[in-house]
Amino acid sequence: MLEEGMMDEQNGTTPQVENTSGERHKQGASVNREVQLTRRELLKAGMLGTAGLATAGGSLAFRPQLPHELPPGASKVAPPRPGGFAHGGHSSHENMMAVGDFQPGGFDPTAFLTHFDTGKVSRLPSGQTLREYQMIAIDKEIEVAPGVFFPAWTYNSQVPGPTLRCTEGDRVRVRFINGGSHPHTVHFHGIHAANMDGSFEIIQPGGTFTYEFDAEPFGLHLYHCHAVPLKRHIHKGLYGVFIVDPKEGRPPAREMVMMMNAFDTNFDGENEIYAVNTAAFHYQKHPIPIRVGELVRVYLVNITEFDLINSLHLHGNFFRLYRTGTRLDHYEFTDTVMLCQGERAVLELTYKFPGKFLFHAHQSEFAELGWVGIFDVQGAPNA
Ligand SMILES: [Cu+2]
Repeated sequence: MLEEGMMDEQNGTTPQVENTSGERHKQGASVNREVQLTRRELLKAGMLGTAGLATAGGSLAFRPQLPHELPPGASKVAPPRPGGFAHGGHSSHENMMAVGDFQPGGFDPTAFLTHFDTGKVSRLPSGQTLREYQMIAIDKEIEVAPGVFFPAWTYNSQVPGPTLRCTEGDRVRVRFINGGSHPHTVHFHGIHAANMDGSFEIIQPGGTFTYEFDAEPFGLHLYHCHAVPLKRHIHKGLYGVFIVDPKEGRPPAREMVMMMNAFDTNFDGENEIYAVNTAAFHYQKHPIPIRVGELVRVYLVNITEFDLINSLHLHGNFFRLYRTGTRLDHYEFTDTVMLCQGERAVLELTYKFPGKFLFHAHQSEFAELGWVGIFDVQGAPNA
């Protein structure tokens, strides 16, 4: 008889199971000393301790998994280590919680937030601006919550891939190298020729392809792999933000990119970890400093696989919502936006009061599984 929280150490077999993605995973002895996660268990447990809407900075107990509740092939929380989960042993009354910090695969979500890759810039004989980028698909394991690892497929070793930025009318040239283990492409949203769409020209491992098109329309777009099965190639991490600025620009602002994403860490077809920019709870642990009265522009994109929608809700404020960012004069004034997968919106906001303000998915479940952050608004209140 196994007690709650114990792994099945009597089971010495290591059966292989095939998940819905067609991947085979070992189960059994190799993970006996690891605790496996399912989404519902994370929720029941209050998950990662440092998180939780009502417990910012606090710690919640984690109820370890009942062995019979584990799906085949589930993976994986690393054994205890500094910065990871702390095991509580055999009793559900002992704690398991997230402590410390992490950077997913060396990726720094704070740096990513405000990093825009404008490419190598030159001018064509016609006078048109040419921007050249290089994208390399690489398999890489990343850490998406303390001690929770995910075998990602990446563009340029990071999830999301780099935020590519240009101006409407620029010639965009993207050299793609498939350094990964599976066939991939880069499919850009936008207006371009059929053979530049990254849908049919599947690039085999070791292969290369150059995408070239004129950037239009201006707005907030994205790119992602379009090899099949599509949901697998996207949820593994092959996506990024593609910003096409209007020729006249947008008003000066503190700009940042938020890609709402999630990770199915046990390949059961539902996500266990949610975030903006990959690292669960990152902007709660590392609040984003802004100033009272300052114009803030958020480029918000939803790439979340498996869930029909995702959302952002802002505390203590409202924002101007420019859907897809393709109009400068039409906006909605709201404090919550819901986006389907692939949808995106430009948000403009200015804080009247200083202090710490949450932003998070308004699906409470997503927030409790990692999609929550804080704006740290500094300065005196605006009169
Ligand atoms: Cu792919």
